[in-house]
Amino acid sequence: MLRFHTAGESHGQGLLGFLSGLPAGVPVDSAYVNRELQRRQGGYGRGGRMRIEADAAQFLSGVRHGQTVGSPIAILIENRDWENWKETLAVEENPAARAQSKPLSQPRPGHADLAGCLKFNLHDARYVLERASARETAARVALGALAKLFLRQLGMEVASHVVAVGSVKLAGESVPFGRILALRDQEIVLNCVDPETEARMKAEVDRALKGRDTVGGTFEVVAHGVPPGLGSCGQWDEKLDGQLAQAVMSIQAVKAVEIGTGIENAAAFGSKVHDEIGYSREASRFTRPSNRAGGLEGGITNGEDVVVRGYLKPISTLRQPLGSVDLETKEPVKAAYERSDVCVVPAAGVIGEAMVALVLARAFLEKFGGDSLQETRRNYDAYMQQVRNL
Ligand code: EPS
Repeated sequence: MLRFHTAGESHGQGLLGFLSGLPAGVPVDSAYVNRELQRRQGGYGRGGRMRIEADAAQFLSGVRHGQTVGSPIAILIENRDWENWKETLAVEENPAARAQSKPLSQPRPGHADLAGCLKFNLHDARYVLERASARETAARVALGALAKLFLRQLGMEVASHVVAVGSVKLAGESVPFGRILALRDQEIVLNCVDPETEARMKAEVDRALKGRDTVGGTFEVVAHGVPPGLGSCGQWDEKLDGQLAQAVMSIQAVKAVEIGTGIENAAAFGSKVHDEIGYSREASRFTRPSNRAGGLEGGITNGEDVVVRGYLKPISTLRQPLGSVDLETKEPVKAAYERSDVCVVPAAGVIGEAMVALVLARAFLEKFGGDSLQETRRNYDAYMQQVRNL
């Protein structure tokens, strides 16, 4: 069973990621993992923090001589900003340092500040925001990169692109996978496949910046080469669309998730929604002229591309703060502001890729097992022969 979790605070010593259950023999290339971390840091509209950090993964266990060895993998990504927070976030109690740092007691509407203080019985939202911050997703991206390297060995690729920034939307039907994948070779601006739309998206970010505001949007993650049969219709929690929805919804600022064209399907008649079934004798496989189901039917992959969209609210740290209430005095105040991103949609897409890759890798290993890549591949090849023979 593939399992992962992360630890670490935004301005603490660093971020940690743990991954168990990846078979032995998966080639691991640190440069690839670090490139994924850089992709997460990029994009037009990122804030000052990204100029401080240069995220890089240190492998503490589980990878030797460029390959996984089957033992749990631990990764550390150091926070450069820790240098500036050593006192404020000291591990040992230090009354002098504490007296100097003012508690953050003006919770930001939309952030975890208030809900977290109520939950953990804290008077300083600093302790909540440190973990709630999207900085934590650097660890998820590093682990997701390992899941991608595993999936790649079995013929699968996961990529993302941005389909909307604020009110600016990419027009037209689904984008061929090759065009989305090609974005990887370019520096991320807004990660849109159409340069003209990307220019308008950039102008939307500029409008938000000028208005001292923030802007959300939509990213789409596509997984290509996924075999039919991952996930199950057996139980509610085995349905892969449900697992993907939870994984993508867990990304900071995501407030809605869509599989395929799920949202517009709800407003159309059935005859205009479902993807007709064909068969290619040449390829010995079932085919679909369209993929509105986003590669999932009954919670099971059907062999088409898996397509998942995440809808982001605008970042909740506002330069022009909204009204709030001081946690101590209960008097009306303006919400706290230190610094913030204006737009994080392309970065969220990179995080979405990581989450989708981790969920697919888990489902894949659940079905095919294997303690070594060779064993997993053997099991997978035999299954694919069975699929072709159906
Ligand atoms: C982030 C690091 C954070 C924020 C952002 C994401 O750094 P800092 O708080 O030091 O500016 O830039 O976090 C948020 C958007 C948020 O609301 O907490 C990162 O590494 O992605």
